Amino acid sequence: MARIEVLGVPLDLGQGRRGVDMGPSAIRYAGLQDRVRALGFEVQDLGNVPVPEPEAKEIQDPKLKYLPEIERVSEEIAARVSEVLKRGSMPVILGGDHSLAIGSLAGVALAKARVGVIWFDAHGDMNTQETTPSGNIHGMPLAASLGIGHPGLTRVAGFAPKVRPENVVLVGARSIDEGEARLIRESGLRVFTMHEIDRQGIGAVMEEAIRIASQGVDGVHLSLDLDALDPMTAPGVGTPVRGGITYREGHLAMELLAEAGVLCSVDVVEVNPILDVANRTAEMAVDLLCSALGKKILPDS
Ligand code: NNH
Ligand code: MN
Ligand code: MN
Ligand code: MN
Repeated sequence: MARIEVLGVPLDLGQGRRGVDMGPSAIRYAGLQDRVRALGFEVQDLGNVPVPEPEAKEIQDPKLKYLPEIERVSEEIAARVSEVLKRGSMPVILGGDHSLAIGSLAGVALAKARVGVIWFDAHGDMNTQETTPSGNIHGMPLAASLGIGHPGLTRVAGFAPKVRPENVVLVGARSIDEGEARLIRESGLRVFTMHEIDRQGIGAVMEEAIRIASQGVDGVHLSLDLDALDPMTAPGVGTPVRGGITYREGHLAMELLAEAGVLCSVDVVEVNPILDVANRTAEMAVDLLCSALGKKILPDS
């Protein structure tokens, strides 16, 4: 029986709005453990990685806010995630802001020779200290994983890059900063913006995304930023952008991923229950995760 190990990362240092550190609790409260067990998985919750409070720290570099703290947390996440994979379990990392993906992908890359990435996001997350409009590190994790940006972020776990651009796909983008647009083009990763989703349909987009991410790899990491979804379905995020992935598109995307059978690890990030309507966004996160893990409307047996 397949085993899932859940790791919470109550990290809010990568962005400017408090509350996203409560994401792991909100996702657990939404019934994560029972829902995943009901799919037939063995589930173990490893608890949370310790994360400092922003009030107890000072920003040193306004272009890389809380860099030393995020580096330390990333190292810890990387070590924990690689242990989970080496035990033969699938890590599910609960955020927390998206800067945690620097650590989670580092952990996956420690355990696997070659990994592909499907990055669901309204944003590019391809900024560096030179291009960032905000100084928030949650706008940088995809760049960092590709080896682009500050060495404190790119060299987590002692090596870079974590992934090759030919195995990286960004899905759902609709808010890309000027400087990061250039980095996206130069890096050669594949982007399916909302325009491509509207034109081709989410089914065709996902088939191509899965093909690219899984070519020649030992597993595909799903990094699911809940702001990829339309704010009507996922209002509890710090940087909502209208015109996003619908409830149904989101589920079809996850179901196709499950069918492909390539997933090795998952991040569920940017859930902010303080900004939410009841706990709708965390519930959506659990729904999507269940679909990614193989939940079907009409089970086979
Ligand atoms: N691109 C903006 C920045 O770098 C916003 C990033 N916000 C996100 N990324 N939620 O997924 O500051
Ligand atoms: Mn906190
Ligand atoms: Mn993101
Ligand atoms: Mn985002």
